[in-house]
Amino acid sequence: MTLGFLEDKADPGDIVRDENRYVLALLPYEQTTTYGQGVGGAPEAIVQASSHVELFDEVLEVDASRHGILTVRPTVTDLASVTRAARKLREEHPQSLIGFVGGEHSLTPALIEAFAPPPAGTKPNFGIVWIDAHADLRQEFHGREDNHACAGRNSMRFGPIVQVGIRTLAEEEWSLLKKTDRVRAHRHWNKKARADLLALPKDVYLTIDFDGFSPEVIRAVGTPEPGGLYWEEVMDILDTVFRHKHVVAFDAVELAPNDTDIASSFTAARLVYKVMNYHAAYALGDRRKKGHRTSAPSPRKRRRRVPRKPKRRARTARARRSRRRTKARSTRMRATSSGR
Ligand SMILES: [Mn+2]
Repeated sequence: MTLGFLEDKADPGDIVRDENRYVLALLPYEQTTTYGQGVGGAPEAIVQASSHVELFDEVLEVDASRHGILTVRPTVTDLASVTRAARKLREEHPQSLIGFVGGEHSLTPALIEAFAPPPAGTKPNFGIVWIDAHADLRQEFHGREDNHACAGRNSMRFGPIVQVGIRTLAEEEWSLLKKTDRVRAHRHWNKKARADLLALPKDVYLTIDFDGFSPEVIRAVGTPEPGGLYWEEVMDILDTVFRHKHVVAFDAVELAPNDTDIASSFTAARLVYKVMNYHAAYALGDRRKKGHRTSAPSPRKRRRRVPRKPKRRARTARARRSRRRTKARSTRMRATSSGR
């Protein structure tokens, strides 16, 4: 028996509704993986793990599954058929948020093609949010231009990309990033990354490569990299994306599941459902704790306004020292220039 995402073995089909607000397409596509293999097994591993995921979201206080989640398994052979399958789903479920579970990252440009509007005027009308350890900006890799290492390069034509979690670059990618404004790659989720993300057009496509996470969070990936994003950071990225943008579709790719690491599959399933819950919270307005983040100054904040004396004294002393140093330096410089 094939179960759907979040479905309970004891009660199959219980989250499928007439109006499925969520459609999850499983795409076990694996053609060009280069290191750890097995991303083709990810969709079913994630579905299996998802039966243990709690339906209620304790942080957002929502339950996206109440809107119905339909799991589909389109037959695909190549990337052109992926685009066709995605277009068909889009037409069949115009009211739904459609998510895709890969499979390898080369799926992403083929999926974006089905959702990106034709470019209008000079201003981009569509953006891409990219969570990954790799920028995937190579022209070609292992002789193929449709390699997963080229997914970012192949997505650039659809709109500006903001990447977070990027912590390894080929020299070719590094120099492309230096000269283009089309892709902005960030190692960390910080103020700059957030500003770039907010500057994207309103409509965005969201792609999550599981290796964007720290291996402490998700270890079973095709191309692991040290460093990376923690769970709460990715939650904050999702919060920012769904609070400020309109997500047209999303994908989650590159999990390489194995039987000894059930935590990775479970975390991946949890993440896919989190995306739906963030959508339910903001796009569908299910959120109960409205504005709990933007509430009036908390007692904690007020306490912070009281200057901590020892620290302050240290700071002034440091400032005084540095002022003295600058003065000494400028005097020195004046001496040298007048000596000329
Ligand atoms: Mn990657």
